Amino acid sequence: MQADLARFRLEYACGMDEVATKINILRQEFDQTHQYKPIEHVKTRLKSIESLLEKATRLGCRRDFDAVREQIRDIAGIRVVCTFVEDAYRVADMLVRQPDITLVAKKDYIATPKPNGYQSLHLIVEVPVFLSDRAIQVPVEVQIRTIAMDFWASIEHQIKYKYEGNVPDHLRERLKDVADSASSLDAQMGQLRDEIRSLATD
Ligand code: 0O2
Repeated sequence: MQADLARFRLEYACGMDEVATKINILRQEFDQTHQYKPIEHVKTRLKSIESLLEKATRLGCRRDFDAVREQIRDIAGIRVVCTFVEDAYRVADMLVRQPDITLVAKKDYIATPKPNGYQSLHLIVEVPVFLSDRAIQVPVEVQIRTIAMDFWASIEHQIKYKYEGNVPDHLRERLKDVADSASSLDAQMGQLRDEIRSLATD
């Protein structure tokens, strides 16, 4: 069982590495040839066994590898933090256009934020992983967002953790206001960049 679990996690770790490599290649190429940095930083995480079991219980998922594989698609996760909103869409586009990447699902919480104010572009992509005896398709969740959205999400996550999910109403409202401010900051920064760009081409 322990060996099966290790093997199961290894598949996701490999899928995550494949997609992270693709994103890092895009990042390096932009840095070197376009002298422009759309990607600020990239983080990877493999869901812990504890969090995987908690999610399986929440979803009423059978405790076998095939059922978990089918129902839980964010076991391997990559977070890509971009400078501007436009960059988030651009990076998503460059990734899903790659021929060995299959886009399985997309949730655009930038266009339609969650009621609490959460913003991010979520993709579930499948990538092939070539093992010694076969190739498998591994799903990887890619969350793409701006620095402002990431700042908000990280503070909101800490607050939610502190209150074990029962965030008091007054804090919820404050968080929603701050999310609106983050959104406005992103919009203003985008406009500023557009103005600078148009000055450079004049
Ligand atoms: P962790 O520890 O980051 O992995 P579900 O995964 O079932 O809860 P769904 O619909 O499958 O929900 O996925 P969704 O809505 O695309 O969100 C999945 C992940 O997005 C979460 O993973 C968080 O990382 C992030 N996320 C979604 N909503 C929020 C939010 O309101 N605030 C913050 N800070 N992050 C959010 P996990 O598994 O919850 O956590």
